[in-house]
Amino acid sequence: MKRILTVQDISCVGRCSLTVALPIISAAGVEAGVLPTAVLSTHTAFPKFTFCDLTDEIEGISKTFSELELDFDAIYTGYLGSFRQLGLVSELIDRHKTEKCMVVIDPCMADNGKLYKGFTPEFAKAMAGLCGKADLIVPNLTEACFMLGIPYTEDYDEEYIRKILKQLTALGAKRAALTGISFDPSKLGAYSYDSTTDSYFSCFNDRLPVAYHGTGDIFASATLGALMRGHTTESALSVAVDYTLECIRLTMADEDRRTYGVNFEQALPYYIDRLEIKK
Ligand code: PXL
Repeated sequence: MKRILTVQDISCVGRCSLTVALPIISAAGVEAGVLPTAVLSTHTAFPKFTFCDLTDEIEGISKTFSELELDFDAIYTGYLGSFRQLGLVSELIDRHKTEKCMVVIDPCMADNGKLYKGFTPEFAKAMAGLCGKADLIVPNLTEACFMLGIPYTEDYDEEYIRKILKQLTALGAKRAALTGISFDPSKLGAYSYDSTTDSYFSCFNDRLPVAYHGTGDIFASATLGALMRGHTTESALSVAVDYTLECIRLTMADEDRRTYGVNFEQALPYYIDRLEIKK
């Protein structure tokens, strides 16, 4: 059985980061070790939240894992809240990275052309430095533009997306997948570039007329689970696109919506079945 380590915050309510990564990766049949970087009452898009910083714990936990010779098949990082955390997570990757350990970085910090609360363009540049250590990065277009220091636009074509992907891998990541890409108003998906083979890949599914918070975290977690289950990057991205859509579909159909994020729990049976189909 594979074991991964995921490094991100716990937002107690709101279905994002660890409350999404842990169940999805477990459902994939992969042991999910967690390193919580902070505990928040909810994610930062709520009007009010508490924030308990756990940065001081990162180094001790990581060093203790090494002393115990605990190894990981993947390290997956999500929302990281400060420059200091970026530095410590970079050291953690150096400490635990082995030949068999895949590094997946989701540079969670922005969406729809805007940085989340508390982030700056300088932070995005520092995140770009961390992304240089990854085997795969999964930014949305906003995060990609902030990391590259270029203006965000929704008016793009395939040539532009390919150019951005090449620039992202030039940061050092072997593969980059842009999420939330659409060339046709009725379709939404991911577009990737593998610099080791100089090849592009894209996968799309239906676009529903809604936007929910936390779908990027679901997408990244589902991709990681599929990679650990032996899917190629391309196949894992297809699984993640289809599973994310299924989550959105079920959320839309939930008449008595009293929750935040998407109903990813109800779509887990779909994900588990889909993991058996390798494309
Ligand atoms: O979904 C990304 C995310 C994760 N963690 C925290 C957040 C956000 C997005 O707003 O605020 C704390």
